[in-house]
Amino acid sequence: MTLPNDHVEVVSKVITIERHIIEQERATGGATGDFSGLLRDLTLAIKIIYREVSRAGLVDILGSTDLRNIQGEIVQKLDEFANGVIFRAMDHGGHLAVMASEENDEFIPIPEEYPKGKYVLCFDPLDGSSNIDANVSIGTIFSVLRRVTPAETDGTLEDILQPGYKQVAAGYAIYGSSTMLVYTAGHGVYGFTYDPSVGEFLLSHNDIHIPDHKGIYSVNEGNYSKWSPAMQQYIDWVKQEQPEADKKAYSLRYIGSMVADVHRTLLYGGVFLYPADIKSKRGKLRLLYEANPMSFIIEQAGGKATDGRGNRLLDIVPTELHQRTPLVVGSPKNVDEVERFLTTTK
Ligand code: P6P
Repeated sequence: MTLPNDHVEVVSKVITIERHIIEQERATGGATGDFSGLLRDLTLAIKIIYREVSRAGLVDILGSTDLRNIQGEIVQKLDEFANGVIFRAMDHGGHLAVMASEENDEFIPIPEEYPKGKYVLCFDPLDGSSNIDANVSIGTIFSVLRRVTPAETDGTLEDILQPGYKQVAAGYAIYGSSTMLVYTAGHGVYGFTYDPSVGEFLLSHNDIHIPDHKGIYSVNEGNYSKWSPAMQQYIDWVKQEQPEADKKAYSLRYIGSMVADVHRTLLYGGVFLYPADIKSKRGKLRLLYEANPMSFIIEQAGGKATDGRGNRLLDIVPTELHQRTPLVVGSPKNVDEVERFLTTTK
């Protein structure tokens, strides 16, 4: 099977994500089965979300509710469904102390009747949901932290507001032409393709490494007039042919669904950007359940992630649950190009 680039190994063995997670946990020592149990429950939730997303065109689940989430965005019915599926799959397993979701204004406590675990789950149940009706790839993004408050007690906001380098795992499901689950537990990045005939995610992309550089940039150029002069100069530069510097114009690829744009960047290389602008001074993407998990994955694949101001994205200490952040993420040499403009150009 030929893959889009020669840096992702073709996988011949049949390895389910459940088996891979257990092997990863064994390899990291101190395996209690707790961590693999958490990811197993989450994988089940993603399979259920897949089933509804793949049927969305067939049942009257399209269109939006008249509800709005904390972001003020109209909540699509599938958003609500996905949010509920993850909550009900994760609340009783005893792996979590607390959860946080893009769709919930406040953090989500574990119900009184269930045991509290040592992990924290932050998630965006259905990212890119505004694209649902157009059948564009959308996704579920998740981030796993270890709790910092005493065991057996109710988890708190303190357990959630941790910098991204504290993550123990992160991943996303992309519901597209095929549905994939990509995750890292801090020992490389692995991609699993869903085979509906057996109901399993099978290892298809072993130990993914992002290319060092690629002539692709991914950004919403409609925001050009709102960007800083430095950002505008970077965008002007990527489009220039500079034969004397052996530089060709880069290609623009922008889907408007973060999971799809980051997934392409991971596999093909290049850079995905959502910078701050005069309207959104902290950018649009959320730190805890969009930027942090994607940055952890990209770094684990050999890439870089910054806030466009010279700061490593994973070093940002969160202060609010739904905090937004500017994001520059992708191939290391592409991110360095962006940073050169954003940190030196006035
Ligand atoms: P814009 C989707 O609503 C989302 O949160 C991300 O998935 C995506 O990258 C971004 O917003 C797109 O934003 O302003 O370009 O439409």
